[in-house]
Amino acid sequence: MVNFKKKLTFLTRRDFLKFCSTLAVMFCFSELSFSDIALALEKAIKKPPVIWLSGQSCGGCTFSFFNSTNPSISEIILDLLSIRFLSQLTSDAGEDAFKIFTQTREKVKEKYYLLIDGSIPLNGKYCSFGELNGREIFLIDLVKEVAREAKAILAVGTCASYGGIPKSGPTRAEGVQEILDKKVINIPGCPPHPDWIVGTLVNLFLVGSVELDFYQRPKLFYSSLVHQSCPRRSLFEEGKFLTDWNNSRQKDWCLLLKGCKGIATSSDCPARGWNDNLNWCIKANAPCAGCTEPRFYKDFSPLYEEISGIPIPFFKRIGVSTDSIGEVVAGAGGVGLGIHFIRRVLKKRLKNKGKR
Ligand code: FSX
Repeated sequence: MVNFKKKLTFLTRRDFLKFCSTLAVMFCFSELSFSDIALALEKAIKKPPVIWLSGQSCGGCTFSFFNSTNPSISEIILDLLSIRFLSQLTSDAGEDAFKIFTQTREKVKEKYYLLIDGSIPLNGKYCSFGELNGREIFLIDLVKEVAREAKAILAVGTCASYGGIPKSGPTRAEGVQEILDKKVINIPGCPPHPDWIVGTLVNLFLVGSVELDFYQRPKLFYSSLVHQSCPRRSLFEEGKFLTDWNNSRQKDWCLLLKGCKGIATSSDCPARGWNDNLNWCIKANAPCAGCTEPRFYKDFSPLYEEISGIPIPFFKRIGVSTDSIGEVVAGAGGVGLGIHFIRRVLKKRLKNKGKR
C-alpha cells in the first residue's frame, strides 16, 4: 500500500507512478491506464487548483459530483481540475488530516477555487475539521481563513448555500455566505446536479464570472420554475390533481396536492433530468421537494403536504392563469416575500381583470 502522506512530501518518479496505479484502482478508472493518470497529474499544476471542504451534510453533494457523466469524473479530475484537497477522499483524521491540509495549501502557489459542501454551524463545536497541537479546529474558523485567499467561493448544495436540512436542527447551521464578507456563488440542490457544479466551474474558468440570481444561484441553471416546463403541466391546467396514490385513474396527474413544490422552485430539472437524463423526481412519480430553494427544508416541510397558503384549485376555479401564479410566486420568492403577499398580488390582478 502506498503511503500517501509520505508521497505528498517526498515523491520520486517511481513512487509517483506507483501512486498513480493505486489511484487508478481506487477510482475504478477502468478506461484509463495508470500512465494516463500519471500524464494528467504531471500536468495538474497548470490546471485551476481546487480546495474542497465539507461541513454538516449527508455526503450526497460530493457523491453527486462523482456521478458526473458528461464529462465523467475521471475526465474532471484528470483533464479539467486539479483537486488538491477533498476531505471525503482523505483517509486521515485529526492532527494528520490537518497537517495534510496545511501542506496542500502551502503548495498551491496561485489563487485557488474554494468549494464547500454542507452547512456551517455557528456553534463551532458541532463541526470540527481536525486538530492542531491537540486543539480542535472548528470548520467555521477554517473556512473564514481559507476563503481570504480564494479566487472564487462556491457553496455546493443547499446546506452550504442556505443551511438546508441541518438548519432545522440545534447547531445554528447556516450557509457559507452568512459567515463571509466575500461573495459566494450558491449551487443549491439536495444534492445539486453534477452539471450545475461542473458547469459553473467551467464557466468561471472560461469567462471568469457567472451571472447570478437574487439568491446568488447561476442563472444558467436556476432561471425557470420547475412548474413552467413540468411534463404534468397540462394536467395541472385541466385541474387534475392526484389525491390518492392508489387510484390508477389518477396516475400521472399533477402532484401539487401531494406536496409538490415545483411551482415555487427554480431549477432546470425537467429539461436536464438526472443520471444522464434517465429520470428525475416528478418523472419517478415523486413530488418536487423544492430542494434548490432557501426555504428548503424547514419551510417546505412536510414533504408530502401541499405548499401552505397557495390554494391553487381555488385560483383555477376563479380563472386566474397559472402563468400569473408562477410569475408571482417567482417574483415574491425573489425578494423573499411571504405567501400572504402572493395572495394580495393575485387578488389585485383579479380585481384589475374585472375592471377591464
Ligand atoms: Fe446537504 Fe450535501 Fe443535501 Fe446531503 O454535502 S444539500 S443534506 S444531499 O450532502 O449538504
